[in-house]
Amino acid sequence: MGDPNDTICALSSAPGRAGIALIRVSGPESLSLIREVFVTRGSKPAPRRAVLGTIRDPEGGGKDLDQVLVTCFPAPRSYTGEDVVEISMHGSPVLVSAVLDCLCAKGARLAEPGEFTLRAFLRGRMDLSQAEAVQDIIEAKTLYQAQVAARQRSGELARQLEPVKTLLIDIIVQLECALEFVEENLPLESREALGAKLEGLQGQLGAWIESYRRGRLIRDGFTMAIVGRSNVGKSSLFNALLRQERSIVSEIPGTTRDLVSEEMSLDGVPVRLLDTAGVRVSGDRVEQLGVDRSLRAMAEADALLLVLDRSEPRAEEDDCLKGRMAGLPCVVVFNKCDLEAAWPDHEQTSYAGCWPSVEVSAKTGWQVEHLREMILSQLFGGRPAERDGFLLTSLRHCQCMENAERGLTRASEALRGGLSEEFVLVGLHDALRRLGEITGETSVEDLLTEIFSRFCVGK
Ligand SMILES: Nc1nc2c(ncn2[C@@H]2O[C@H](COP(=O)(O)OP(=O)(O)OP(=O)(O)O)[C@@H](O)[C@H]2O)c(=O)[nH]1
Ligand SMILES: [Mg+2]
Repeated sequence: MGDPNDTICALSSAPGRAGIALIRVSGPESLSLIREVFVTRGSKPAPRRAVLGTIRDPEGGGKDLDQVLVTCFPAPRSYTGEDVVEISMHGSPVLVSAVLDCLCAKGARLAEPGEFTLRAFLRGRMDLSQAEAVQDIIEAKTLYQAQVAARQRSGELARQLEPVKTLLIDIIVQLECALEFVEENLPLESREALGAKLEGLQGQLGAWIESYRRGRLIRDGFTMAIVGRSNVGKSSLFNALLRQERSIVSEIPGTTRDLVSEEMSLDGVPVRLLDTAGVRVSGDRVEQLGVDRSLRAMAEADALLLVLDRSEPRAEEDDCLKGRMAGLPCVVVFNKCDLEAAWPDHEQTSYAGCWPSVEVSAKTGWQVEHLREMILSQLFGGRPAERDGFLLTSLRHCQCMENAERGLTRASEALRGGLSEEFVLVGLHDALRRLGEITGETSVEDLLTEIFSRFCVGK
């Protein structure tokens, strides 16, 4: 990243032609710089008030570039915590680059990706987890994802962490005092009480780490492959779930030859749904290549829908497929339930085993809604929106928590093993530092470049 004391500028709205474009300028020179290039007939720009005027290029013979609205946000009440100016102008790429050139000629430089938000973090306008959430909000593909990210942007993670850190600091202080001021070691009762407190903290961190399993799926979405032998109705189910005729359906076995992929939202969770070639041994080379792809997709997917044709007796391929799926999250779908059943009820139950199963008709749409709910409950233990409370959605946060939990475990073991306070304190300080890394309280410079380089320019 460039010098954090420069004045930076960038197009903050999406590039390309649009009704309006927004240029943002931030840094110590932004207000004086705008005075040089912005001409208004009426009032001068007042804090947080949009003023109509013209951007005039003083270098280019004083020619008018565009009629614009300028809003000034003097420090510290701005996005970055510095003096910020926002220029709303006509969304013409040619004019936008002319205005940016004009600002740069006056001493600003083009911002690097994420630099505005990095400054907001460095100037204490937001903690690190809030800054990361800004990008998550922008990248959200569903409203639910955006809502989860907005909660983090509002500082939810820091609020959740606060009592845990307070308790940890409290324990550290007790042990430090025992070390400093008491001749003897900590009495046994206190050790037991501290041990119980540590266990409580470990439990809390463990629950958050576990929540990442669901949080990750909400933030990044998941891939779900529809698998089964040929002609059982995989493509019909794929279309029914998508509510569009995306995949070719026909009564000829071996219709789907390649993977067909489509994005959909399940209760706000983005899902990449895959239709696969029916698994069977085929003399057709192309079909066999498709089957190989199906098997690979099965191994790589986060979840599976195993489709069976309930109107036909169980086949060898059904069992062969099931054998490959052990341990994977799966819902077993008995399809073609509008036709007479060829499977006895008890066989359906025993076949599904520990996986949840559902009877549907992809052709008529019967029970397809129920299948959607089952997929969510299989992956989230319920609809994500009802259950979540608080979720960890970032791998970085989860790793910090895991490191903190390891520190606590070391401290607990030292405490139970009767070791001196110093040994317990090492683990506790480490845990506190790791928790601090989540919100950026401790030294995190090495993390910054990585986090902010993923931002888009203008944010
Ligand atoms: N009666 C009935 N027919 C169905 C149902 N689902 C699919 N079919 C029919 O079964 C045949 C095969 O359907 P597809 O969806 O192409 O099956 P597939 O599993 O994708 O087949 P491959 O791509 O060849 O592996 C078609 O004639 C469908 O109309 C259902 O629920 N009920
Ligand atoms: Mg198909």
